[in-house]
Amino acid sequence: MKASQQLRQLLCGESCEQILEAHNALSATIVEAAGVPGIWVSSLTLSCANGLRDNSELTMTQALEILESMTARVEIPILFDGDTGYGHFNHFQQLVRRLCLRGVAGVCIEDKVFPKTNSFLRSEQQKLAPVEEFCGKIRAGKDCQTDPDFVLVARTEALITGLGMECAIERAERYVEAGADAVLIHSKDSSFAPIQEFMRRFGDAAPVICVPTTYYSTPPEAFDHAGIALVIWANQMLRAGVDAMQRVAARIGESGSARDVEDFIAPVKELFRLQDADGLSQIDRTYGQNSTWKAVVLAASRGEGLDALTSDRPKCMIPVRGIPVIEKLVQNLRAEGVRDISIVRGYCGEALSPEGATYYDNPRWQQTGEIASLASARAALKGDIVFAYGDLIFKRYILHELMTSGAAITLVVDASKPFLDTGRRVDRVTLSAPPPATYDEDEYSLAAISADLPDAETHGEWIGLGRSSAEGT
Ligand code: SPV
Ligand code: MG
Repeated sequence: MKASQQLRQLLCGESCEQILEAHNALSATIVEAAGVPGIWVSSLTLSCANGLRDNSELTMTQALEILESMTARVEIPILFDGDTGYGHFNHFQQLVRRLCLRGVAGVCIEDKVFPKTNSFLRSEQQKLAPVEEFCGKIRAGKDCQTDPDFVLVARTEALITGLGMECAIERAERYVEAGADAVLIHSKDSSFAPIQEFMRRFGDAAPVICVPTTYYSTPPEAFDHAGIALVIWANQMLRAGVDAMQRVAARIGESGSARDVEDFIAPVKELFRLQDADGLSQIDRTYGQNSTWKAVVLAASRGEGLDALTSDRPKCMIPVRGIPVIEKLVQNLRAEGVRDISIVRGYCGEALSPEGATYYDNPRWQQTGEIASLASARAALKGDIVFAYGDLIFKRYILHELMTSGAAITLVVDASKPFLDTGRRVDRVTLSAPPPATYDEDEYSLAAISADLPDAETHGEWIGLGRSSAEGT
């Protein structure tokens, strides 16, 4: 779901939801991983993290760049604290267009005058914009959003500047009439009571948001009970970081060593995890210059013993957990970095669904076997190749281990031997040594492979999956 639609859902749900502040891509990632359903990008913390005051000192361009790094990293919706909209209604329009382009879910603008001051600083001296002017800004924003679900929140600072409840309610009502999707009522009171009163008198013309920085001890159910749609925890992430950094800096500064802090700071490997360092090896395998891996999947036969289920499709097209077996196989191959996939078809070849593969045909599938099918894809038999039967179901780690093998030809052998009881005819395998019953990462050489090996010499079954290096091919 689009981020803006997610934000709308948070605002219009049955119960009160909460979102949490983030000021860069890292903190956004951490908020998302904690399961919080949305992010508030606060002007206070964004400016503070960038060495500026919360007095409209951070430029629109700076904010957009940081927002873009966040939307590139998280899926949850971001509500941006757009202050006064960076100037007049025309500036606000430029902001809204650019936020839509970057996938930001919504913006909140407040009815102060530019350049604004944070609500908790000299609040009584702050001026509010005339109602008409602010309504014009709301209309200007709504008129130019390119994402129809983009959320515009109008915030009134009437309680902050001491203009009182009447004024707050009147302004909130006017802003909703002008097109605001939600209202943010801000308060610097240490109790939730003024917001409760606002909620009693405002009605339900639009979802209401509050920011309990000063009344943080309010029990969560009270927000719900009052009918608040969304609570914003507006600065806790930066405050947590500042506190931790100050303590670590002081200890290192005093002692000249990191010995004392190592135990309570995040390990370096946590940073690697947060920046998805492992993801690079994955994409390197898929797109890197050395990624020449190919696969040939044999899907020409009907597959035995499933009768009516294969009347209009080969066995590999039967869905297991809702997805055809061969589709899952192709997904697994791609996830392991195999880009170039060839599929040999025969029986009901037109029923095969994987897209983006190269298809070869074995028209004599009824008279021939796997080797003839493999030969049908002769043109693909170059370099490093994974070969697989199309109807294989296996856990992906098996493919992963196969890809790390250094041998010229590697076969995957299942050593569990259920066929000894069922009598099913399989490709029996004798290994260079009997494998242990427990987990074991050793590779064995192939001593013999045949459907006719005696039970006593049989160590397992070739499952129909293997790999051949350029040399092996
Ligand atoms: C912010 O987080 O920047 C806000 C809320 O606008 S407040 O700091 O309380 O003004
Ligand atoms: Mg702000």
